[in-house]
Amino acid sequence: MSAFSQFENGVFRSVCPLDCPDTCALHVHKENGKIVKVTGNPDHPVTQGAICNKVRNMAERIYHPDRIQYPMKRIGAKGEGKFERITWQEAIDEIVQRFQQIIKEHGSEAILPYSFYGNMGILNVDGMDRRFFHRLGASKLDQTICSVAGSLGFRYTMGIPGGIDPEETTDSKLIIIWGGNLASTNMHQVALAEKARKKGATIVVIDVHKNQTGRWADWFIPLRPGTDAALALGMMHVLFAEQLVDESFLQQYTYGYEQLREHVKSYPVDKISRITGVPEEDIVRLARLYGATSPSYIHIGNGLQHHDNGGMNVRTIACLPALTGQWAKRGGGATRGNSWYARVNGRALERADLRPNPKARSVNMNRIGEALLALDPPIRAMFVYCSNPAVVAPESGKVQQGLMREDLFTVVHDLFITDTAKYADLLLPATSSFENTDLYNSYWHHYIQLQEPVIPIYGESKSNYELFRTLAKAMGFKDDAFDDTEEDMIRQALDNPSNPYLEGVTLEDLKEHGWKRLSMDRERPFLKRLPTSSGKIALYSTALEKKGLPPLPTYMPLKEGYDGESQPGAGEAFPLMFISPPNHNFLNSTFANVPKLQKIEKRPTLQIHPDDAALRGISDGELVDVFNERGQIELTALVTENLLPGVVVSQGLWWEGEKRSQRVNVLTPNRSADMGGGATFFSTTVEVRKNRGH
Ligand SMILES: Nc1nc2c(c(=O)[nH]1)N[C@H]1C(S)=C(S)[C@@H](COP(=O)(O)OP(=O)(O)OC[C@H]3O[C@@H](n4cnc5c(=O)[nH]c(N)nc54)[C@H](O)[C@@H]3O)O[C@H]1N2
Ligand SMILES: Nc1nc2c(c(=O)[nH]1)N[C@H]1C(S)=C(S)[C@@H](COP(=O)(O)OP(=O)(O)OC[C@H]3O[C@@H](n4cnc5c(=O)[nH]c(N)nc54)[C@H](O)[C@@H]3O)O[C@H]1N2
Ligand code: SF4
Ligand SMILES: [Mo]
Repeated sequence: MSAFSQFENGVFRSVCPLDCPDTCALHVHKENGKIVKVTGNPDHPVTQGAICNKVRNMAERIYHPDRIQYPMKRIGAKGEGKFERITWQEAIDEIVQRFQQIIKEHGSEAILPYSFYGNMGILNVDGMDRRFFHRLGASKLDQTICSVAGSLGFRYTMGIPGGIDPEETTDSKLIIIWGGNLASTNMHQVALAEKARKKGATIVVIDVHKNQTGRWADWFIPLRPGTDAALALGMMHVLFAEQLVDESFLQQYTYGYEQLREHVKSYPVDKISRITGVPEEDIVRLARLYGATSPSYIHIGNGLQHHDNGGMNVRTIACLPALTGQWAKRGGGATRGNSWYARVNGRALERADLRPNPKARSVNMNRIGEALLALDPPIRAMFVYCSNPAVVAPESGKVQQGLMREDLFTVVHDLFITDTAKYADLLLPATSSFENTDLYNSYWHHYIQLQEPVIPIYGESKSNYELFRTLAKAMGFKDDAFDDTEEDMIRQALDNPSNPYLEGVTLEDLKEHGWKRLSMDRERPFLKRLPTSSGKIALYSTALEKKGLPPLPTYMPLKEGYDGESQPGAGEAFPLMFISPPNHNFLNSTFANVPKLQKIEKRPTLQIHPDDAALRGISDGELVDVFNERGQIELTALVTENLLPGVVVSQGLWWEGEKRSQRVNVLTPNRSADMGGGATFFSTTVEVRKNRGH
């Protein structure tokens, strides 16, 4: 490893900035001052030298010919994507002048930041940006697009939104991957599970289509979308009925197990089979396997919580490990997400205390289209960074309409002219994470990492940190918060007395080693007093009861699509459930403009069962119209038996095509899930026909 210099050749330590659980430790290889190769750091305990194909090709993104290098101002119509170069001074002056005018005429809540985790760096997405918008008094953004329903669901059961250490899963004897496509989305969990398999573990995948992970599993169980809670209740029925539960664990560590025992009697296996589409014998076999195998681990994916009933799906599955006493065993339990263990000092970092209007309104990011069109008082300015809402947010039609508003002042800070950036009045160039200093934690493994710049700043780009600091000064904000250096902010973030797991993690340590493991080596949190009202695992949840939701795990049918009763799709205008999860070679919509990765993904497709294809006279490789009441897109049919009849799947968040409409979110609903205002991308139906052309 060479001593650090941005312009030197050699191998440099870095961190993957993407919104991916694995948060890999990277080696950036440089020749003539430029990145020629990115590899996994062999010394990192989880990365172990392996990274995905996307990031092996990161240089194609960093040095992409389309990367924006200087600020620009729109000269064409909104959406047209025509811009001309301006100076930073002009850009900053215009933002300050427009913001001040909007604040004077309409108040500061007429300004809305729109951001997500295009870069997971804590200083850049939960740091200086937050300070700026708090101080400005802008509307708040409720960041609901990814995992809120599931983490709340998990929390209702366990009290904490944190599961087991993934490195323990090499000791699991049964691994159930439930609604997650880990081969594409969390490859190091697959590597850990593979180690467990070598020691005799069985791998089960439960999904609505046989994705890459399903094909790798020992047993793939397909089920109807949105029926996971029913399957889990069917398993509980068998576990209690056949006395496969751990009575002493139930007694000592859970609340409400007697009510649950009674309750699951109303979920007999024949009924569950009718709801889920899983054969009765498979439900029994799965429950017996789960009841007999220890330690067992359930990986609860993000997919099954992007539904109307997403919170309850996760809450219900999260009850299973307690029934067989898994939390007491190394390698036993479940995980939905682990970011809770690595939580930094948000108060010091984000400085909500700078806000002049603590009660400012909050806008649900999933409903951004509607918010731009109908919110009263209206949003007059939107500042987008680290997100591409025109592609990733549901009901794209409304988002696009909102972005078209002539009276909306839109600023986009990104590395590229994304579909969203095409609507910007001002477009600002962002650095890549390799040009920044930042702190990274993982929402899955237990290592915190430091990123220091490994390449010089590209063109006139600014990091989010630098941009929002500059803007704060230009707005005349005098608070010390805007004088903090990146190192100051890292120290503030790590100093979090309310999180014992962060004890002993220091900037000095990170500088020396690159990463540091959280202090996890203490008693398992699940066996201590949990922050539920009983202090125990809440099989019966009084907190849910207070919210007007069923206190016991319950199957709640979807609002759109299969209702658990009728024949799926019978007599419906839009009879097919439409599932649009991520693909292998993009990261949400990031990389969708990198030709090398586009080539591997070929084109946006629609996987459809041969029966459904035949019914519509559709053959493999043919262009089809996919439509519902929200809109229509054109995809290439991929006729496959990897999914159940009645379900169609389109993987990947593609940018708008040159010739055709292909963004899946044109079809998805902006309804809120049962918990936390979460997204319901997968609770939607469509019809498909041969393409009619234009
Ligand atoms: N390559 C790649 N990796 C990524 C991402 C990416 O875009 N590309 N995105 C990152 C992000 S932001 C996230 S949140 C994670 C998400 O990664 P995962 O946790 O794997 O979640 P998803 O890929 O959204 O969905 C996983 C699976 O859920 C299935 N599913 C849909 N509905 C249901 C249902 O009702 N029941 C069941 N059992 N399954 C269902 C889908 O078919 C899909 O195969 O991945 C991260 N990693
Ligand atoms: N249909 C459907 N829709 C989905 C999903 C799905 O499964 N199906 N998944 C949902 C989920 S789980 C998520 S998390 C969201 C993700 O949605 P987003 O967070 O919007 O993810 P990306 O599309 O990757 O967009 C991130 C943008 O940030 C930019 N960026 C990267 N680094 C920086 C930086 O340092 N500064 C600035 N200013 N910009 C930067 C990138 O260039 C990119 O354009 O999508 C959601 N949408
Ligand atoms: S996207 Fe995920 S798997 Fe790929 S390098 Fe980044 S953290 Fe690792
Ligand atoms: Mo996500």
